[in-house]
Amino acid sequence: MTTNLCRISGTLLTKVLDFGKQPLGNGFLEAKYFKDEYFFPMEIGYSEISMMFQLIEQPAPEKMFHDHYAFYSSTSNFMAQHFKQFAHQVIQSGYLTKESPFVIELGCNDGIMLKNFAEKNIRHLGIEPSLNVAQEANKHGVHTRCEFFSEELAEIIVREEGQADAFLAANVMCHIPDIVGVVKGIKKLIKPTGVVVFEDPYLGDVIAKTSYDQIYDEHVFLFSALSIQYLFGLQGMELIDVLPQKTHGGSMRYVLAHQGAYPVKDSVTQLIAKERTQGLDRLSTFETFRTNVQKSRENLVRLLNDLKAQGKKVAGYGATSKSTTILNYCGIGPDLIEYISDTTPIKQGKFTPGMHIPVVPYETFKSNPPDYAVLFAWNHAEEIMAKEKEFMAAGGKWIVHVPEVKVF
Ligand code: DWN
Repeated sequence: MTTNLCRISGTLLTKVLDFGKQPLGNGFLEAKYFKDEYFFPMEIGYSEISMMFQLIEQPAPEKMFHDHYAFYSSTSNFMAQHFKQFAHQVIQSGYLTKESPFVIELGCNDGIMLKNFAEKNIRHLGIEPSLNVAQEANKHGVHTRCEFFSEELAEIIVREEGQADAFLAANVMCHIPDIVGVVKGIKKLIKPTGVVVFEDPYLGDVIAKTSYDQIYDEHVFLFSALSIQYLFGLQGMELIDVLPQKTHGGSMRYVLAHQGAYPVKDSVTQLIAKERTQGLDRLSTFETFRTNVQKSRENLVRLLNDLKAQGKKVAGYGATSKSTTILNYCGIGPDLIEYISDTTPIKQGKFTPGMHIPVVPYETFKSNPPDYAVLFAWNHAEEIMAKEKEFMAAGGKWIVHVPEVKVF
């Protein structure tokens, strides 16, 4: 859907970035589909009223989330650990009622977080629109409905299963264009003492690290505490706590409740003040960001061309959704990056969206290692460095583009 109006405030958006035509971030495809590949104009708009950073056009949800969605959350051990801790923190938070607590997760993917509630026999419900991953969740004992969330669905759930103590989401809310409808649904779905706890990549980190690869079709929004406070405030809800997370290169966990239900923690006041200092409330910040993004592109392309001129073999590590933005915005194809290794079976044997670099199994990286590996899964660097000691010991080098383009 294209809009020149802010999806939250309804006021006119100012265009702050233009990435040109982009394919679907997770649209890994076989060669026979190249000629029909879908592209959309990827531009970013910003509203100084809602302070929301958002895509101007987003492809229809059915194009992105379906029965062959390519991203399985459980591909990272670190993330499995992270969601276990997330679940435990919610259980120990004191927000769940003692009598028959009920927890809902939006976009539960393959059940990576909810299985921690299922294991403790806590009543739960996952809502997941992509059939293949929803089936995986059900297989693991996670009670999941395969549907898109809406205000109507919230009413049905309240009728059938009652109101929830906690409504959770991780890396989901920023994907939903009708976020106002979702917040209206959440308001009906949680008890008067209920809380919403969700986390997403954090705009403050994206700006500070020039991690512009967090911008792709699925991420219709990049949130800040300022924009979340505005969005939920419209429905009489309040931001009561914020907890920065290391995941996905810098995320923020937001805790919200009905207005006045709980005291607002100092963490909220402090983060809001920090965001104003960083300039997340004004347009000029995104003009500087645009210049930084352009510089990052120039540096990466120059480096890859130099390596090519030296006859070096370069591959990619992790066929992330994020890499789709980098590759297409920088015009990097198989002439500069021979292949991208990825452990996800559904991506292997296919080509990257738009630039058509072959995606190969991890075994290829092991048996045919490059001189340089572009770490597209830079957000998993800790986990990857721990397991790639052999590559580095043999002289293999990494290339990263965040927070600046460098070789190490
Ligand atoms: O919001 C979203 C986030 C949470 O996940 C989605 N819209 C889609 C997805 O984004 P992404 O694809 O950028 O996520 P990741 O977690 O950075 O993807 C990592 C990729 O790298 C996966 O395809 C798995 C792969 N991988 C690998 O090949 N070897 C990952 C690790 C840790 C590894 O060791």
